[in-house]
Amino acid sequence: MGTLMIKNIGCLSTMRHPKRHSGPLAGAEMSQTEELVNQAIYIVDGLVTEIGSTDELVLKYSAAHEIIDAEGQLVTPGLVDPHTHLVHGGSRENELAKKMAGVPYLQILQDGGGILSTVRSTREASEDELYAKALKSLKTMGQLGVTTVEAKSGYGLNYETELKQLRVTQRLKETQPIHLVSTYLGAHAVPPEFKGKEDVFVDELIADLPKIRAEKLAEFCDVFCEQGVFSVEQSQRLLLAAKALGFGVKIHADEIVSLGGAELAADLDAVSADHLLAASDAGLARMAESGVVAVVLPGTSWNLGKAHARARDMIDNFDLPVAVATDYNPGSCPTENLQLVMQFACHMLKLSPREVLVAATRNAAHAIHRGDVAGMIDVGRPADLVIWDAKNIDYMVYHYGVNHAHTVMIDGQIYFQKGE
Ligand code: IZC
Ligand code: ZN
Repeated sequence: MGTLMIKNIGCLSTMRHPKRHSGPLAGAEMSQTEELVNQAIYIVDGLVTEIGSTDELVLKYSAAHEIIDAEGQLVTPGLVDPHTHLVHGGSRENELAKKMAGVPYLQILQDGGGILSTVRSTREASEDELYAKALKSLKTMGQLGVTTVEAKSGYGLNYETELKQLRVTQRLKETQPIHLVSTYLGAHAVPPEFKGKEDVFVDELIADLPKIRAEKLAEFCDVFCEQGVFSVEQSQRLLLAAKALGFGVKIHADEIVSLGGAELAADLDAVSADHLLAASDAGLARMAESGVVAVVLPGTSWNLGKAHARARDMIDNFDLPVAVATDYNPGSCPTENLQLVMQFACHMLKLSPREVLVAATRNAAHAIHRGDVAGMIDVGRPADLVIWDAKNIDYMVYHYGVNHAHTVMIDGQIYFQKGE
């Protein structure tokens, strides 16, 4: 039996809530999470078995196999990144000058670049090449304190390449300690061979769904519901078919144009609606009624030079549970750094540091159906946590652009420790 104690935790942010014991935290609840001082955590075989004061636990568990001294620093749950395009070939720095010159994201896509450029690179790459590239990014995420990551396909746009991407995620899941959640995003763009025959392409995606399901390679189905990409009707048709097969559903909703993606997410009881820069009031209100988690992606809005999602409004006026994610992808957000994106969420979307931490842990876990195992430190849960090089969450968000993770633990095992 492996026993481990972390002692001298100056501030322990568990993400537990005095009233709501499970589920995402919505609206004002996001500011009411538990913060404890001078704590210790006792871990047996990778699971948290007791949380208490350092004085008490040091006496009780002096025989623990391993004792880690947190030296008065902040400890939080491991971060959860609930929206990434982790597995892809190539990169798109060649589009930077165009972006700087003001060419819009959707125009670059219309011209055969953007997502379609990454589709070409991903189709050309071998499975091993995709694995090596994704592994490098995944390790970067882990060193930054992320212990659970959602990963989408979507750069194949044909069955064979989508499956290649999904197999890479599966291999990462089997070989890496970081927990992965896999999403099928076959409806990420219309491939050139289907231009003008979008409905036929959607029919083909629907025909592929049972095969993807049978391979057990994806838990969620997602769609880029956007002007010039997939309409609300096409998105609905695909996601209804996915739901009927048992997939959870997610939507890239109202990122650039207000099409009604948020409303569709509510109609379908989607687990999350992501982006939401242009979501309508009615859409946000319906999402709150249906319990859809709003995933905001400030790294992307910053990169695209767009006004950010109105996360403050979502919390204050729509009582929504808000989560934050990197959207790590080679086009609109080429960074693995969720800490930086949390800092953006605070400085640009005006979330408080405490709300940001909920958004990147407990609520993020609920945005990928992992609320029962990730995003909270509690008795009986896996010991996925971070000892930060910071005394409190305010400092972590205030001092931006550097890695504050000191020790990253996954299932009670040290994944990363900062060198001296
Ligand atoms: O590769 O541009 N928005 N999909 C929808 C993306 C951004 C990823 C990309
Ligand atoms: Zn995305």
